Formats: sequence, C-alpha cells, structure tokens
Amino acid sequence: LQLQHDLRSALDRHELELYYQPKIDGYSSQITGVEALVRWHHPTRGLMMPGVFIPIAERFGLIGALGGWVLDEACRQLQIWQNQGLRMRVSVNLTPQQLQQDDLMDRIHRAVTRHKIDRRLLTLEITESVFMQNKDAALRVLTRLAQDGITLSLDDFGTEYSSYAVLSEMPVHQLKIDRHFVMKLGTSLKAEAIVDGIIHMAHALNLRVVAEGVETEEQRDTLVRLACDELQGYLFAKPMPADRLTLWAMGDD
Ligand code: G
Ligand code: G
Ligand code: MN
Ligand code: NA
Repeated sequence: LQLQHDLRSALDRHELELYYQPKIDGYSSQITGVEALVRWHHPTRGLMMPGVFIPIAERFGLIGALGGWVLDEACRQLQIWQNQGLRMRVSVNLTPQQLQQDDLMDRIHRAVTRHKIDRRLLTLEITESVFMQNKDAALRVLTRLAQDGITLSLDDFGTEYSSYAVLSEMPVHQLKIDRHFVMKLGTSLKAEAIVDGIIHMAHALNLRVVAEGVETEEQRDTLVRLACDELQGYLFAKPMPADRLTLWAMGDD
C-alpha cells in the first residue's frame, strides 16, 4: 500500500496539520475550547481526512508516533493561545489502541512539560469502545490520567454499547452527545427525549455535556433549553487551521 509508505514520511516532511473546531458555552456563547482534528496534506492526493489515514496508522504501527505528534502540536498551539490571552482548553482524540500503548503517559507528560501547559486545560476524547477489549486495563489508564488532572471526555456518546456501566465505573468528566441525536432535534420528539435524558443523567453524575454536530439554530435553542453545557458544530464554525481559529476566537472572523 502506497499510502502506508507515504504516511511513514509524512511526519518528517511536516505534512500533518491540526485543524481546530471551537466549542461554545451554551449560556454565554463564549468559546470554551477547541477540538484538535488532524489533517494530512498529501503531496499528490491533497487534503486527507483522519477517517482515512488513522486506521492505516493503526494497522502499520504508526499511530504512536502520529499521536505523539498530535499531542505535542496541540500543546504547542495551546501555549501560543495562552500567551495571546485566549483562555481556552484543547481536546485531543485518542483511539482505543492509543490508550493501550505503554508510552501514552510519557508522551502526554513530555508534551505538557515541554510547552509548559497547565494539564487541566488538556482534554482527551475517548469512545466507549475502549472498554470493550480490556476493561480493567482501560480503567487503570484512565484513573492515572484523571489523577494527573487531565479531563476525560466520552466521545460519540449513545452510539456504542454499555453506556450506563461505563458512566458509573469510569473516571470521566464530560460526555459528548453524538451528532446523530443532535441532527434529529426539531424533527424527532424521541431524539429530544433521549437528549433530555442524557443531559439529566450526566448532570446528576456531575458530568459536563457537550453536544456535537450542531448545525441549526433550532438545534442550538433546543440544546440550550435542555441545559446542555457546551455546543460544537458547523453552526458556529467548521474545523480550521490555527491561524484562522485565532482570528475567529478574537472576533475578527
Ligand atoms: O473531521 P473529522 O473528519 O476530523 O474527524 C473524523 C474522525 O477522526 C473523528 O472520529 C475524530 O475523532 C478522528 N480524529 C481526528 N483527529 C484525530 C487525532 O488526532 N487522533 C485520533 N486518534 N483521531 C482523530
Ligand atoms: O468522532 P469525533 O466526534 O471526534 O469527530 C468529529 C467529527 O465531526 C469531525 O469529522 C468533524 O469534522 C465533524 N463535525 C464537526 N461538526 C460537525 C457538524 O456540525 N456536522 C457534521 N456533519 N459533522 C461535524
Ligand atoms: Mn471527538
Ligand atoms: Na464524536
């Protein structure tokens, strides 16, 4: 596979870039943070999305290096934003395989200390599938991360198995309502009932709730009415390069 070969050199050739998508406070409409989403500027194929190359990285043993770069780059950019007086947090996505890697803690520690980041500003987004293979191992890693002061977010919530077991046993701080529920708000009363239920349950467990995939004002209004804490989606902004995000956050875009 040619792509596998290309991906090996992509890091050295600086072909990867992080895009950032803002998260908005439901009440104040202020930016609270950004989610880092990796992109690959392939020399001949153009812009490639993580849905395509993350699975390749995992299959060919490149995910450790790629994930390490993402963590370092996200922390480097966060430090720049802190210095510019932009108060926000940054979220980084991790696959189940990344969570199982022995050097994950090292990579996080290195990125955080190198760029002098307050680790409470770093959120890791994981999906419920991390608990499918080795639940005890996942619990150990997440407990250490949480003890380190890192915020843990359950991504794509509601689409996978064992949601309730996970919520009662795992040290997560936040959950992200999957966009498939958000998409149906305004047209499906069932979807609204489910979202309402998720938010109530989350708040009873002291979790913050982020809704992803917010595309319409009706969806936003419904989510705010249901007391959703943070909103993310194309209605506010698409993922964008750091420079554009800076302008956007400063209100010039
Ligand atoms: O825009 P979007 O296509 O960026 O993201 C598609 C998928 O890729 C999402 O599920 C997202 O969580 C994942 N993803 C984006 N960036 C990263 C990353 O840096 N690391 C990992 N592991 N997954 C990522
Ligand atoms: O799986 P994860 O939630 O990490 O992936 C985030 C994905 O959702 C990215 O691919 C991102 O580009 C995409 N995304 C962000 N906002 C919206 C939106 O409002 N609508 C849709 N359809 N996708 C979105
Ligand atoms: Mn995510
Ligand atoms: Na998600």
